[in-house]
Amino acid sequence: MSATTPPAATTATHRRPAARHDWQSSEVEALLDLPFADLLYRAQQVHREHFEPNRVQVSTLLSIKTGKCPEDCGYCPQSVRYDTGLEDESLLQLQEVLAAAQRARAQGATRFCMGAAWRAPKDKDLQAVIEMVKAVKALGLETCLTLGMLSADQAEKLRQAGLDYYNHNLDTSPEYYGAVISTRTYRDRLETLEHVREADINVCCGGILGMGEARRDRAGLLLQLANLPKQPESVPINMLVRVEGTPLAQSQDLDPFEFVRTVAAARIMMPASHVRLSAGREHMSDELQALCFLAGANSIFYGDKLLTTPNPAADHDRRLFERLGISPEQ
Ligand code: SAM
Ligand code: DTB
Ligand code: SF4
Repeated sequence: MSATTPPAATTATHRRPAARHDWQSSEVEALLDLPFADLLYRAQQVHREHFEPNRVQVSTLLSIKTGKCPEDCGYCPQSVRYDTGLEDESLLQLQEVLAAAQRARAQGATRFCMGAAWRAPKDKDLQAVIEMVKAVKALGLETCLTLGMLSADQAEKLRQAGLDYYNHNLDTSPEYYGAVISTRTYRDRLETLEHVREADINVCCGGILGMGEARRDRAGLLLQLANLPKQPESVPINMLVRVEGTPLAQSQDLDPFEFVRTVAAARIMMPASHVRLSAGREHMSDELQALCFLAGANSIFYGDKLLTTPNPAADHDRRLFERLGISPEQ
């Protein structure tokens, strides 16, 4: 950074508007309806008031337990109900997880996110995962887990282990939710989020676009996220990765500008949250990703695999950052 441009976060402290928790559907829909340039302009303004505009946080994912999940999430290759040709894998050994975390750190990731295909962790499995969290933290990485539903007691155990973030998505609007998942309710998801919040663990919560939902559903998802008692620190916006064999494999393409609009509205409504351009980058052009950064996305998954599906190669992302003058958050 040049000496003449102090970080936006320092210069703007005194005029940062507080995050609102009283968004109305009509207001969110009006945001999404704005002319594209007006929406992006507003998102850029908010982004620059709260963040260093050319910094992006990078996290690496690892699936620590793959497949055979009893849930029926219509987008997910890991559900036992769909034949997706996925190779199942039971819980990884600590040493395998540590080796992957070391590789992620060497590539430049600052957060390591471990995901398991469970409806909810069993207490015995949780103990093994706690050992993973402690060991990954000892490498100097931030830790994130996504293990399904958590009880208050399990969330407290994870806090004591030093977990930094817990990811649990609302996925879509309450109205569209039933078309995607039947084995767990929206209320169940909100309860897990409450347990994570009460345990004082940072919340990572977002959703998936391109599942056949309407614009009002994208508005409905953002409304739920922004109106939580405390907004999530991290908001992953995933583009559906269509996996053959899942019920949503034949979903229609979402207009890419709709994706950018949703990122921009998320930035405006959750000004202090990291908005993560998450799954789906493998099928996005560099130009579309650049528009997402312009709209206020400031975090990505980095490394050539998400949980079970491909992500752009790390050297491609490094080159993209260079071309756009973006540096990874340290
Ligand atoms: N089993 C746990 C749960 O669902 O709570 C954690 C792992 S789950 C794979 C984490 C998140 O990944 C899901 O909530 C969903 O938002 C996202 N996801 C899964 N499959 C996806 C796909 N095909 N495309 C985009 N996002 C997906
Ligand atoms: C999130 O919102 N997206 C990530 C992370 N949280 C766990 C997962 C994306 C999974 C994409 C499909 C797969 O690779 O299995
Ligand atoms: Fe299971 Fe999570 Fe996949 Fe749903 S998203 S089927 S809970 S692994």
